[in-house]
Amino acid sequence: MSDFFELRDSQHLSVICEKMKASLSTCNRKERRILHVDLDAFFVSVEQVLNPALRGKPVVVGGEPGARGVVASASYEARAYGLYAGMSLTTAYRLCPEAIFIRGSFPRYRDASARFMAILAEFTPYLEPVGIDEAYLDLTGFEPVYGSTWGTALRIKQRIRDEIKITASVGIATSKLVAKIASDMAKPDGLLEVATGEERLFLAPLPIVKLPCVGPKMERSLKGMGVTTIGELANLPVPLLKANLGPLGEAIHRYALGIDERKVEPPQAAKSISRETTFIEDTLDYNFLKAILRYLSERVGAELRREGRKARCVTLKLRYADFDSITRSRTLREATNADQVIFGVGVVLLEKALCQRRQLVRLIGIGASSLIGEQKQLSLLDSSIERWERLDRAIDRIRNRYGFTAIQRGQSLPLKDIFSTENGDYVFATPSLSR
Ligand code: DCP
Ligand code: CA
Repeated sequence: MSDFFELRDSQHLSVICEKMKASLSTCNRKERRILHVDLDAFFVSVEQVLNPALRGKPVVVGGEPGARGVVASASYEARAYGLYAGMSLTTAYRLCPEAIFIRGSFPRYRDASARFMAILAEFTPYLEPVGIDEAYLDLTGFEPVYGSTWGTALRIKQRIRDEIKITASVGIATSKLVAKIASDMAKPDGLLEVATGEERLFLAPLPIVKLPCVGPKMERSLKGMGVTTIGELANLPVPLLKANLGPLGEAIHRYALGIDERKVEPPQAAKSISRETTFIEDTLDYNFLKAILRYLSERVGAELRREGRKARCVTLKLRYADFDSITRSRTLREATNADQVIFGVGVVLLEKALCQRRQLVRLIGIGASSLIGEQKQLSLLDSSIERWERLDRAIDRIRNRYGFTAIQRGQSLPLKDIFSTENGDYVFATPSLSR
């Protein structure tokens, strides 16, 4: 046990990892020990920490019952009424009017997520975060030094409970596929280990939709072949699956046998950064669209600067009232992370798109791609762009401290009269943009 906490020391960690690498190279692939850790009812659990009166009750995070959105997270008590993530709030209210509906606050979830990932990173550098509240860890070869993987999983659960005050479920197996299915079956607050060699047996009784590449279309095709469980799928001949499902047939058969060689990969730098929002009401109000575009451009610019990157391509996205979506891109002469440049290009693309098609807009987004590191930039920049970039950095510092609305710039000023604020930030229908 005491050995374990030595992992907090980064110098020691690198020595230990060298040892792990040595034992990994002599280790049979089949003996991998992969963990999938997933926080239970994440958004709801964070709200319950802040307000313990919500514990043990049907709670929904996503919005007020009359709102246009969907359920983002439902407590297990709410799930007993048939509520699930993605269900419209109206249906959720109809099924369970006594549920407590909360709009939620994304910065709180982002903060809890960062603390969760930091705990996991103390256990292994072979860590792959997936989304906001789940991650894979590869603990292959750790047993001789740190004891059983089961014991390590219990310590991980305990640390999360002690430090973040919420519960996590963990699956342990030889692959990502089986570990994820195991954590899902263990929910809530569970731990399930699938022994090496038992993967096929474990999966056999489960419905095919548990496999990652089986969506509604694939499910229909497989059901058409008389297959409803993973065991039945595993028993089918591969040529038959290939003939019916194409090349995916072979991959899906391997999954059904519990074979999945995907590695736990530490995250790569993002290839693009974008922000978008859906409106409460569809609109064609040009000044409003421009104000939102300014706000979204500032969010993209701030993220680029936070990551120390610049972009050479700017893309505007629009979704019209009929759900038809378009994207329009422009490549820049010089890479930049200046809000003004991102917004300037976005506005030109917006004007053009609105001229070509005058229809109510449901969603607007702006993205930056073809990213490079800031230091790679040659200093050919126009001095006005350099000035903008310096100004942006000064504004970032103030906003990080006092919130977005502490400083507002010309074109986004109309937002002041449209959106309410909370702790110095606008409250958007898209919770992740409420700051
Ligand atoms: N989320 C969301 N919209 C969705 C699904 C999820 O905003 N359609 C958010 C809210 C969830 C979080 O992501 O709390 C994590 O998603 P999960 O699918 O892991 O769901 P939960 O953590 O809420 O529940 P579970 O206990 O099933 O993991
Ligand atoms: Ca979760």
